[in-house]
Amino acid sequence: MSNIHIPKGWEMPESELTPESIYMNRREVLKAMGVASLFAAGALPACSPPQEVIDAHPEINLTDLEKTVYPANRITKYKLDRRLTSEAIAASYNNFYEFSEVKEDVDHHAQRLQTRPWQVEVTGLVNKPKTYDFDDFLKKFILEERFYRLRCVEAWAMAVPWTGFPLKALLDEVEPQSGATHVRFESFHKPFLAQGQFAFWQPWPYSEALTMKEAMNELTILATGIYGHPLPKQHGAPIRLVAPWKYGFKSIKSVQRIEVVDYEPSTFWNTLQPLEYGWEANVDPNVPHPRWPQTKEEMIGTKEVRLTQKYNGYGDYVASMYT
Ligand SMILES: Nc1nc2c(c(=O)[nH]1)N[C@H]1C(S)=C(S)[C@@H](COP(=O)(O)O)O[C@H]1N2
Ligand SMILES: [Mo]
Repeated sequence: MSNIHIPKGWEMPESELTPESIYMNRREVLKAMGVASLFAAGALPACSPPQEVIDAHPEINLTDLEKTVYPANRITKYKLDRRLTSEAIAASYNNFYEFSEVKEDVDHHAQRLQTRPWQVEVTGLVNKPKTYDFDDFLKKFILEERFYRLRCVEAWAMAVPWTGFPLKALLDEVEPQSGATHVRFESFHKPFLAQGQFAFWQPWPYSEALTMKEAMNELTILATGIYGHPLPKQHGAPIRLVAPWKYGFKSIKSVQRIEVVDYEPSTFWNTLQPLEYGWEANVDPNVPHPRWPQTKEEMIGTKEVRLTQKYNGYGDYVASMYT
């Protein structure tokens, strides 16, 4: 059993890459192996597929509820133009300034974050404000898997399979009022747990915002998982925003509060350094940055260099919002 090796996307030649072959989640691995071969191999009692294929890294313990929703259905509509980043690389090179300014240290320090119980307050200019227990999201919204690129303003990039649901589904439920123009997101504030938050000159807690149009865009999701399982803490467990046409800093992690407002909210990085972190933050190779080249990006893990595309390549879905 343990010898069976199903190659992952980053081990495959470019010519063989198709959305369905880039990575297999737990259910697909089982299917590919075939129940019959499990019998033949005499491995039925354990009935567990090879570990290195399923939970490469990091270790994630699923709750009973999570076991019923992962892996989620894969939506193949959003295509990648490159192979997926290795799960282990994505999980060990992170920006999460609450825990460390050193990307390679975030995965270690972020394990202190207590992600249960976890509540998300959805409030502001809505008809039906509500505080959701995290499990409510898993019960209420249909999770789906989408392959997206993520482009950090620091000129590194990755391509990963997120699991989540459209932010629009949540907003529709709380019913934004007619005067609402923006949605503001706020992360947790626990300086004794996340020592980066002792930096009193920084506007903690981390916050970000989108226009109402951007928030309702079909690409905008709240992610609860990655690589077919719940988010490891360093990726922003238990729930984070993902807006793939914007620089990575918009995709706020570990969200605890979502507020619908009628003004343009200030945001963490834009407050600290407006010349480096524009409020809108759409990926744009034509807008130079004082520190990092914006015309190119380097894929983490493979160091492959790609030309950065306007809207991170998602113009078909988002360009119309900016005309
Ligand atoms: N709460 C919070 N969210 C955050 C950040 C952060 O420091 N704190 N960093 C942002 C930046 S700059 C990037 S590039 C992405 C990185 O996401 P990843 O570590 O899952 O790849 O998270 C974003 N979300
Ligand atoms: Mo970033």
